Amino acid sequence: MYLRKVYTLVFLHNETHILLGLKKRGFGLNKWNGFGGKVEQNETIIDAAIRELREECCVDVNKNNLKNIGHLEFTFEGESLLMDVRVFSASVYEGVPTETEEMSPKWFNYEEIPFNDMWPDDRIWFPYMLKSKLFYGKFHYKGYDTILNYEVQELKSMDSFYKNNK
Ligand code: 6OG
Repeated sequence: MYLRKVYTLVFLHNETHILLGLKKRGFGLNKWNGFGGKVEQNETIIDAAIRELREECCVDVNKNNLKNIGHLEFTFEGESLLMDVRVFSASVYEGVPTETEEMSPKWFNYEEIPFNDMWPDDRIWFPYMLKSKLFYGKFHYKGYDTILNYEVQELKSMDSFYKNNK
């Protein structure tokens, strides 16, 4: 049995670029990623996504402009934690992405995503996100560099996914 913890992961984008942040501390140090973190008790997933985006890059997004585009699950050999990561995208937001103690933000052209300096799973599921497809992905790691096995698929709708995976 795994201990499931819910996390958020938010990507801002426009027609040509996506915003990534270089993680300056903690889990995923020195990797480019979206913005997010643990959902706290007494907080909705959407509220956590909004809070983490604000804390990590000083950008405000309205909940109506956050779109749930994917669901990721990560497990690690020998560990009981299951990271349940809810992925969101937004193209409407307020503020200018600004460096914080946790993240250094930078816009990347869709053709120039720095996969060599990102989590190895990103290479596998980013193509879905970049083609505006909804997705589910499940990855089992050995350490933090090696994916032992994985599964990824396109989803028709997030609602029906969550209805069937309660
Ligand atoms: P904090 O510990 O900073 O939240 N996250 C991952 N993201 C990707 N792309 N791949 C992974 O592969 C990940 N594992 C975790 C979820 C951690 C943040 O990092 C994401 C959260 O947004 C293993 O609070």
